[in-house]
Amino acid sequence: MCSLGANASGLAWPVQAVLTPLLGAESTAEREYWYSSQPVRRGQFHDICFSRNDELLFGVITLDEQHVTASSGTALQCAAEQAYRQLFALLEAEGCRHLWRVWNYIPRINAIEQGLERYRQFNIGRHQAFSAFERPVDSSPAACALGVATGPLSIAFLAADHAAQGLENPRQISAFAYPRQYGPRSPTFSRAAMARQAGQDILFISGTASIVGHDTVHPGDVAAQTRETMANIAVLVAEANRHRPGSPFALAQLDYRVYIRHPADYPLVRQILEQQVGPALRASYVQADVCRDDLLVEIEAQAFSPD
Ligand code: 3EB
Repeated sequence: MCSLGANASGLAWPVQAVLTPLLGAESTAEREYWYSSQPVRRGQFHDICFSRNDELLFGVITLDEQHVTASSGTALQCAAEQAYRQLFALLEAEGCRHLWRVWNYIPRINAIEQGLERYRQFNIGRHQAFSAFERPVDSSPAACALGVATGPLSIAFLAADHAAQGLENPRQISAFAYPRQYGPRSPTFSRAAMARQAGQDILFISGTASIVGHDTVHPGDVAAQTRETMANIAVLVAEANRHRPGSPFALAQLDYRVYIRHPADYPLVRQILEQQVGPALRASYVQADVCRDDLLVEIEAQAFSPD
């Protein structure tokens, strides 16, 4: 899956293919590239393709749950645990221990199988790997977790030799402290992370939804969910600005990725975002399933500080 050409050493670039429809785009595909001004080295570690420079490591792992042998728990739970075990083992081997940002794409995320929603199965496996590697869940990376129709479990990650500052949202209970009603094991992500890199701050806003406290608010109302989500993002940007002395991040500076459950909601979601952010809005829109079946939209964002 992570083959987009190979170099003389035979190693592919790490590429995460997110196979889900773009909404309102003229093109059929969009690509996001991460460039390094320093030389990079490519590597392969079990099922992970990665590329790294002296400070940063970007990797992609795809695991087909059909090919995973589950000794206990479901196949997806085991695939999630194996993926995260490989990821943490690689980070230790490469001396890039600090996970900044993870992108999780899970096939059929809301399907209930063997009595448990697949997102909750994923959470059990992910949590087990965090425990096995003694990774405290309250210093989790920024992340997103979205559902795609088909394909393997796909996880991309950015890690570094130094830590990012994790940020939480005072309007929300931290995801790693969600009560048990959302599944036997909590998700392991922070609401945002800010990292210093080459004299700049990079801000990663995790997948953000219409959640206040731990409750979904405005079920069935995509417009209100979009406004609530943007209110949560505005609070996270304010939290980030509280932690840095330089010129503040502004909503209009961020690059947004907007995941919409029902394609028909796209025009309305876009209109609300344009109202909230202004004409400078930069956003891509894709269809994806969100990890609670009552959530209709999830928005993530990232930005480099201007200084
Ligand atoms: C939420 O706030 C919405 O499981 O890694 C957002 C970002 C969500 C990351 C994850 C889940 C994850 O709970 C869902």
